[in-house]
Amino acid sequence: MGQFKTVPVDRVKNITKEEFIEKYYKPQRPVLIEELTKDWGAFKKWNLDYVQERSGDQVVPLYNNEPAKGKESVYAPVKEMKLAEYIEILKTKPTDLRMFFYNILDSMPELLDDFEYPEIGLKFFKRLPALFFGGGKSKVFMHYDIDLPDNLHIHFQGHKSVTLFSPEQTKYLYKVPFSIHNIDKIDMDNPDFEKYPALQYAEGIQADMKHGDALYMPSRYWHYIKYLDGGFSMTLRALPRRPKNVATMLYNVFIMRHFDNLMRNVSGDKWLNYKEKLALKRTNKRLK
Ligand SMILES: O=C(O)CCC(=O)C(=O)O
Repeated sequence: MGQFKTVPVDRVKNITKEEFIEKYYKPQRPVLIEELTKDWGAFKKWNLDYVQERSGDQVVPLYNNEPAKGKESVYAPVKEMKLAEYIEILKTKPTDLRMFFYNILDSMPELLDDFEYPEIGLKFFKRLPALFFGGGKSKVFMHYDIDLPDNLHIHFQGHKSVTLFSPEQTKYLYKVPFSIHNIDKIDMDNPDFEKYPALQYAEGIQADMKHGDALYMPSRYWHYIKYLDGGFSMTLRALPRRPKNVATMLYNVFIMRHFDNLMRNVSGDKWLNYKEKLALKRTNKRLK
């Protein structure tokens, strides 16, 4: 058992477009911008009460920390509940129940008035501003985003811990083939270096986020997230424009994902075990 090596993420209070492009976007380095949201209505207004008051009768799908097993779909929620009830849980007790990809445009468009797309040189995909919610026990499995966006991830209410790994670290992370995650048995808080020796060479970047912090996560960056208390975040994504990333995105979304789902439907645990064994074998072989 051990601990990942990490360095703290670069932090700036504010940043110009030119500086962001030169120092962070071009070299694809993460940065946490502390005061990017200072003048947004959202900075003053957004908290769990504010969303709860606007949630009406909406019912939402919820997930927990357990990975889907066998033939279970990764998209199948563990529970469905009124958003207002879910937020009440977040406000009153630690829970691992989380919600992802709550599309603001479709589900609560009035929130659009509370923020603006920052002019920092990212070309944001304005169809998909999404909220993510979690409670004090929620952990988001280690993954990178299937559509390979450059993300601006902004947190509201409470605190969260984000551990990032650059794409160059993939060789140490036991990436599962035909997927965008690593072996889900790995305890990211207490990794077993005997069973997964390559992990001890991985170097992460640690970002501790509080209300209003905006974290730039470059394309293909791995992220492992823990909510330290009930809260929510908004991700603004800029889809890939480099031809190689566009090609990989199209492959991931239109081929790999469907192939993986098909194999899962047909073979269940057999397919999952096969992929896990392959991840273990490939990563350990590369280490030698
Ligand atoms: O914070 C979360 O709940 C998940 C966020 C995430 O994985 C993302 O924005 O890509």
